[in-house]
Amino acid sequence: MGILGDIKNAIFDGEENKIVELVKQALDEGQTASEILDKGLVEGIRATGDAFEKGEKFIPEMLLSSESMKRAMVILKPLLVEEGAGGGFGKAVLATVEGDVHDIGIELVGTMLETAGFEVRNMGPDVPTEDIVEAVKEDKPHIVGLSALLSNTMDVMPDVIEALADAGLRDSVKVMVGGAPVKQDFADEIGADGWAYDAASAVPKAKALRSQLPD
Ligand code: B1M
Repeated sequence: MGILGDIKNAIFDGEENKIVELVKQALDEGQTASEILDKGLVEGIRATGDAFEKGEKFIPEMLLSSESMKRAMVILKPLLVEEGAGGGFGKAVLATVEGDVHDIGIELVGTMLETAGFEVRNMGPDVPTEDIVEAVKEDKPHIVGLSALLSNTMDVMPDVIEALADAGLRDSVKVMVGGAPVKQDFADEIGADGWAYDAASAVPKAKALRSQLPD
């Protein structure tokens, strides 16, 4: 099966003590950080979600899988940033919207944007709308990136866009949305400026949006 399959299984089985060792082994064997991320970790967490949906896994097991993923990311994040080009692209404020505790996806988006040269403030999960508005006032980012993993929390996204408009900040930022249930048509419907399917495609999208703003 190979080391990437072992990593996928270790995430699926929530083996938080074994994962670090496996990731180091994969790096020693010459796998790149992105290969380990895409073909090991992300595959493993996706399989976990599928098993949860079928009733084969429960919340405590999903937590172990996500904890394992986070431990692996501690090793991979600096390497992913190193793999990327870098280069002063602009600022991004990222958050998973209020009521939603899923933060692995937005972490990955943040890592990829940093890799591409954005200065990133990742506010983490379950962020109240007013805190996002405050962060935009303080940081004056070019991009506001919102994530939602639940079909009910995606409905918070238009509230954030409206709150930015009410605060007079809407024209100074580009709002990008994403997360498993969020699609392009939803992004269009709520007046977001962009949508990306995954962390890799978030980079060209954020760059394109950034280029639409003055320096
Ligand atoms: Co939750 N959960 N969960 N969960 N969980 C899902 C999302 C679910 C699809 C599982 C399932 O049923 N198959 C389901 C949602 C169904 C729905 O509403 N459509 C679900 C549910 C129901 C729940 C609870 C309600 C369960 C319960 O309590 N009964 C509960 C909700 C709690 C809450 O938020 N209020 C809950 C809780 C949890 C845990 C806490 C146990 C844990 C989260 C731990 C953590 O994040 N710290 C958890 C996990 C781990 C998952 C799954 C298994 C994995 C999520 C993940 O990390 N994926 C997930 C099933 C799944 O995704 N298949 C599931 C890996 C990550 C790399 O992908 O987050 O999609 P993703 O991010 C991608 C893209 O979406 C995109 O790029 C990322 C990287 O490529 N992307 C963006 C994300 N944000 C973006 C922003 C962008 C652009 C792209 O621009 C800004």
